[in-house]
Amino acid sequence: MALAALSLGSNLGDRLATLERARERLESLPNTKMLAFSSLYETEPVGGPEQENFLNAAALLETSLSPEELLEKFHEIENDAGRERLVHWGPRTLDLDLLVYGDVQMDRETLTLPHPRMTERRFVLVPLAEIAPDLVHPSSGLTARELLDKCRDRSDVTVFSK
Ligand code: PH2
Ligand code: MG
Ligand code: MG
Repeated sequence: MALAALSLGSNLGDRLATLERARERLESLPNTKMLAFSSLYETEPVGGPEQENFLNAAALLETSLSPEELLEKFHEIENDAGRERLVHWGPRTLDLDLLVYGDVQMDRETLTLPHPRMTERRFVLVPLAEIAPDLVHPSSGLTARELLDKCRDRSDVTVFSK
């Protein structure tokens, strides 16, 4: 079993319904237990074209699925939420990003672990530090709480609902 952390985001369509559905789908993944799911946060878009605010959240899973198997499941859930891949970093109904998988460090075309931009994004670190402040980021050795304290991103992240 491995501990996996992921980030969820939505800024297109019914964001709340989409994230609630994603949560249910994640809870019913095979060989996986959801240990925690964060509050939902209203966040200012970072990077990409001018676009609407996101709702972001984070979840912590205990799973015996491999990182590749998890990624495949995430893509299915994204596609079922009507995800279209039109604009790089553009608006999306649902984005599920694997942040950390145990102490795995890998760099492949399809998957980089830990997620290469997670340390620079408050919309990732605020929800993650809420549910897993002591989770260790394998490449820096810092915890989620320490990464958030060091993060220089000042974009708006406010609680939307607990
Ligand atoms: N995702 C992006 C680009 N920018 N900004 C916010 N606030 N939240 C996101 O989830 C997000 C983003 C690309 O995946
Ligand atoms: Mg993303
Ligand atoms: Mg993604």
